[in-house]
This record gives sequence, structure tokens and C-alpha cells, in this order.
Amino acid sequence: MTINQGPPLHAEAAMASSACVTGGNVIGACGCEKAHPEHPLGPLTADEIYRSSSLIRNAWPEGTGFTFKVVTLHEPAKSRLSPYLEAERVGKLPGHIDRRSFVVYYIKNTEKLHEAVVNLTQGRVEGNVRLGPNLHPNSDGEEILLVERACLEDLRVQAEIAKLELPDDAVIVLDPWIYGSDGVDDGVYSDKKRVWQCFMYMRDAKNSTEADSCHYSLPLPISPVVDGVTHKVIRVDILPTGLDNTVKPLEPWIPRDANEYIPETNDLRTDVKPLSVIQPDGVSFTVEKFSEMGHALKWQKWEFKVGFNQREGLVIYDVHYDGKPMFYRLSLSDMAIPYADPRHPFHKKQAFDLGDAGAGLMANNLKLGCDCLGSIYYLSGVLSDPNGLPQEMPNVICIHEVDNGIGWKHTNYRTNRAVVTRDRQLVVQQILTVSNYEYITAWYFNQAADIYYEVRATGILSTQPVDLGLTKAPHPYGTIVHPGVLAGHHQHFFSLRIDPMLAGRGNEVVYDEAVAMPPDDDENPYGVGYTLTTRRIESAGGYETASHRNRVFRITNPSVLNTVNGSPVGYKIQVPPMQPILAAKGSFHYKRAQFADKSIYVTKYRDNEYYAGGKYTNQSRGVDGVRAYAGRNESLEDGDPVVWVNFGINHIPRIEEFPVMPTETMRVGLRPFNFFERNPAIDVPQSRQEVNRSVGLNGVEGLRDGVSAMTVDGSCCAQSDSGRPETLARYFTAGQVWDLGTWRYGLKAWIVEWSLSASITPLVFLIVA
Ligand SMILES: [Cu+2]
Repeated sequence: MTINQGPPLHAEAAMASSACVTGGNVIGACGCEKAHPEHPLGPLTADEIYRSSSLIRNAWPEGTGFTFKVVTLHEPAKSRLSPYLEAERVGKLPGHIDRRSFVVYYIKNTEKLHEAVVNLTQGRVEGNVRLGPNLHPNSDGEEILLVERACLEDLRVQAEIAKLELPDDAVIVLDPWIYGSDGVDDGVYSDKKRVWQCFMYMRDAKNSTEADSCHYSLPLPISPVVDGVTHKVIRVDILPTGLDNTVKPLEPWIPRDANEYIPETNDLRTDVKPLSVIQPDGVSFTVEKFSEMGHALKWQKWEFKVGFNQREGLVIYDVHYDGKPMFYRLSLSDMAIPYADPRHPFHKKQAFDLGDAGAGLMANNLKLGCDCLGSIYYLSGVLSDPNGLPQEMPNVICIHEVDNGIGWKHTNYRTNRAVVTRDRQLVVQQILTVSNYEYITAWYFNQAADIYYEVRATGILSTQPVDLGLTKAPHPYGTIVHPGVLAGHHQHFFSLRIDPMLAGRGNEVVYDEAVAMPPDDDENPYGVGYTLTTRRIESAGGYETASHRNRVFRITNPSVLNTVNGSPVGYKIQVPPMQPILAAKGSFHYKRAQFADKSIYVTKYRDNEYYAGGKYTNQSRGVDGVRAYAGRNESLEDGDPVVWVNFGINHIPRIEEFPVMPTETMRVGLRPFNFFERNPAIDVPQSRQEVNRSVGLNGVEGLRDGVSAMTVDGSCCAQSDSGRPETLARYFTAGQVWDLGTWRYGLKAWIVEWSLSASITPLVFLIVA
């Protein structure tokens, strides 16, 4: 069905007025110009979400019910948006672009799935299509609760639970999982319909009223399967709990201890002193609205726009550095977590947390002093709920500065003068909770024109039951992290989508390899030489990093040459090493995780190709995604490549990762390569004690027992500047040193103030060396 003409609007709520913002700690000029709710990159407003769902409703007969899965910004075609942004930057009036939304919805309680594009400017549904078989959109909180309830109310499930003879006050907790795909359709087992596979747990029976009890430490061997349309239990799977795929009859529960992470259940250490981040003069960034829900950031020569949507959460647009175009669009495109256990039903466990759930929908409400330390500016979002109504998403993005150690340093050993700067970074962060797991994702911008994308995985391992008698035995498919608890092996794959515009349009992708020169009596007589080969990627495809050849991928602009060395300006990509997906090529894991086999994919830009795992990942069949895009083998001659950086870890769980996992950190780097004429951070002011106000602890009495309060009188940086030699510093740590410079015959002199302790009057020495 296609709807070409939508009905007139029923509701035309007034556009909320908007103004630019400066947070309490945000300094710098704010033009306080009128914000532009009509900006084509502005995330949908609450009003636009409401209008989108209303226009869809009005296109159907009265009384039709709907479940809205996605109502999000339909981003304009690059051919329209790119000139718009360029005109905007130079202060010209950009050409008008209609506002559009992209809507995915079910006719309620049916499997009739539709996607539509709504023209919000013209108030009509521009296109609507009923989607074919084997396409299933994301989950949402309301649906998950329905599935949980269906399991607990089902008589067959209750009968299986009864066989466990659980304690009277046992509380059952369920984790509904995306069913996955295996291609089976035999009447009992089928992945054709929208289905849920639920894993079952119990709260600690000794403390069953504690809603935050770690149920993952008490997994049960029962796994109901629920129809995603009728929300009825289809069947009840019993899980294998041994070393092989044998499924045993359920037996009475053997009581065991839980393993809790909440602080009130643990003895907390008492020797952690406060560590506060203070910026006494405020922060160095500004935040300004470019639309009602869109924000423009400026910090240390960086300028970019921040968006937020249901699928990707945080999106960075239109990145410039020192006025130069850098990146058109940056986002985490998707993630895939295939599990290794080959036994039914674990063989279907593969989560696509963006496509299956949504990084925006799962974004945490970030808290000052907990998630974010220091002077923080928060951005909020608004998404659609299943009824097509606006759902506030407060504080989903936090922005702040961090000190990342030394940025650059050199000490001239002849003069002992040290020149040193700190590496200040701007962090734009969001945190996702996807059922048991957390992902802390952040963009880091620094003063050397580098960008880093960081993922920290934390949260709780997805666990399954294992026989108590096997607790001390190695398990082929996971690690036993607690008596009766198996944490299965799995891989994490992330796909970062990089749409560049380095120094303007017409970018290309190349890779360098460092290769040894063959020994040659003339050219390489001592056999030590190596040189660099560079290859241009001419057509779309997937590539390995080949660490043994030091293969480095670069995005360049061949039409803009560096004035110093004549190289095309560019950025190199630092790609973390990644073991490709281990699932076999013919498996559904492999086919679905289209970005898990290569570290780099390069594709030709096409509108609306944002998702590495395909548009609909839930129970996907592996026909859509970046491997399919690259498979078109399109020429990249037109200079509009998109680079997909795939990275991750093979997660063999450790017992130390239970009951909650210390963060596991992964980082992708985008670093200028022959882009600038010199170190772009050369102009960063010196690190100075007068500004940094560090505290010298050496010689302070009572340090053994901790120092409760310190005065700011140490002077590490000031002394570095004065050229204080390390050999002297070893002996004169508590006082001041004045450098008198170099005298005749190369003799150097210092006046040194020294005291046995802070309470004794210091002595003054003249040192000549
Ligand atoms: Cu993991």
C-alpha cells in the first residue's frame, strides 16, 4: 500500500519557542539569536513527533490501532543538505529543505509492519509501504513488559517452575531476548514470526523483596518462547546445564548464595579520599541551539552539531576545525554480540543493541557526580513512545572537559628547560543500558585536532545455569563465575560510521603499508631499510588491518595538498585489533553481523544507508547491511566514500567480571596526517602551577595516614620551568629553587630553600655545579 496524500492535520500545536543556551558553567559568547526549529538536522521536536503519528493515524480508518516503533528525523539527502550547511557557514540564506520524519509502525496486535515518510512542512504522508516477511523492528519497554507478564502468567511456565520446588518467597525475574535467527521453520521451532526467547532467573530468596538483587547470579533452566504479536507463550524450552547438549528433567532447586553488586550488601572500603574536578573560571566550551532540539558546540577550534535519535542516540554532524571542514557525519552505526554456545537455544543469542533496541531509547538519564565528574552540561532528547506520543529523555548526553595527562613535552637537557602542555579533551558522552549490559560511549576531541571514539563495556554478564557439580570443571562454552552460573563466551563488535569531508568534498581512502626493502649492495647494503607503499581504494569493499604490515588507513583529500610536503591532506584511522567473527560463514550469526568480518569497510555514499547491520536487525536474515553495500563494488571515483570502522573484543568472561564488570575500554582514533603545517597543539598554553594548582605532598607530615587537607604551595611545574635538575630535586623536595642560570666555564648556579619539615624555618643554600 502506498499513501501519496495524507489528510489535513488535526492538531497543529504551536512550535515551542526556543532560545540559545548557556549552562551555568558555560562561558563564552552566546549570540542568543532566534533558534531555528526548521533546521534540517534538528532532531524531531515533541510537537513533530505528535504530528507525525497523527498524520499516520489520520491516513487510516477510524478505530485502527497502532504501535509506533520509530518516529525519528528523516535526514535530508546529502545533495540537498551539504550545500545548505555550506551556505549556513558563510552566512548566506540556505535554500529551504522540508522537515520530514521517518516512521515505523505496526497495525496494533498484528504483524502488519509499515514504514512511512511524513513531510512535516507540508503536513502529509509522502510515502508508506507495508514491509514484507522476515522484517521485524526494534523492541521497546512496553513490549518487554508484556512479554515478561505473558511468561509469568502462562500455566505451562508455572508448571515447569513448580518442578524446581523453589522457596516459597522466590521471585522470578525474566530477561526477554531478541529471538535471533537460525532459519528453522518446522512447526514447533520457527523464526519467521516475531518471537521472543526469555531467560529466567530468581532473586535471592533470603532477600526477595530487594528489587535490585542480582538475579543473574541465580539463573534457572527454563526458557519460555513468546509470540511477539499475540503475546502468548508458544513453547517452553528447557536449557542444557551440563557440558554437552543433553537436556535433563528439571530437578528441585538446591539452595545457594546469591552474588550482589549493590553497595549495601558489600563491605565498602573506607580509604578513598575525595577527588573533585574544579574549573574555577568555568569551562572552555559553548553550547548553542541550532534548532529546538539540536545543539551546536564550540570548543578549542572545534565546531560541530549534536543530534540525538532513537536508533543511534548521539550523532555528530558538520564537524569543522579552525574553520576547516572535517567530517559530515559521525555516529556509532550498530553493534553485534554473537554468543559462542552452540547448544539450543543459546545458538540464536546475538544482540544488535542499536538495531534491536536503540541507543537513543536505551540512553541513561545521566547524573551529576556519578556518571559525570566536574563541570557538566547536559543535553536532553525527546523520542516517541509506542503510542506515537513524545517521550522525554532527560540528560541523555553529557558534555565536559577532562585532563588527559600530558599533551606534549620536551626538556632540553642542555638547559634543563622543560616545555610542557596538558592534553585537555572535550568529552561528549552517552551511556546505554541494554538489559544486563552497559555501554559508555563517548567522543573525545582534543587540542591536537584528534578525535577519539571510546566504548567502555560494563554492566552484568548475560548468564545461564550450569550444574552445581560442574562448578570446578572447565566449561567449553563459557566461564563459571559463581556456583551454578555460566557466563558464555561472546564477541562484541561495534561499527563506527565515518562520513568525511576533509578540507571539503572529493575525499578518498588509501592505506599505507611499511615494507622491508630487500638487501641490495647499492640501495640497502646493511639490510635495515624499509619504506612505505600507499594504495588507493578504488571501489567499495572490506579490508583487514594487517598489523604485520602496519597497514594504516587514511582518508585524504587529493585536491588539497599540504603546503609543507605536498601530501594530500588527510586523517589516519587508528583501528584497534579485532578478531573477526568466529561463527562459520554459512551461519546466521555471520550473515547477520555484516560488519563483524572486516576491520574496515569502505562504501560509496548513498542516502539513508546508516546502519552497518541493516535497517532491521531483529531476526534479520543477513541480506542488508554494510557487507551488502560494499558488495555492490561501486567505484569510489566520485570522491564520496563512507568508512565503517569495525572494532571489538572477544569476551572470554573472567570471574572478576562478576557480579558486575569493571569497564573494558576500546578506542578508535582519527588523527590528522599531513593535514596541518605543524603540531596543531603548539599554541596550547604551558602547563603552569599558577593555573593548575597542584599540591606537593613530599615532606608533608602525616602522609602515611593520609592527608586530610592540603595547602596549595607545591610547585612542580614552576620548578620545571626554572630548570631544576632532577639530581638536585632528589634532595631538595620541600622548598623553592631559584635558577641563577649558567655562569662562566659552564657552571650553573641555584639558590635553594630547604627545611627538614614545614614547621622548621628553612635554610638557604647557594649551589654551584
Ligand atoms: Cu561481553
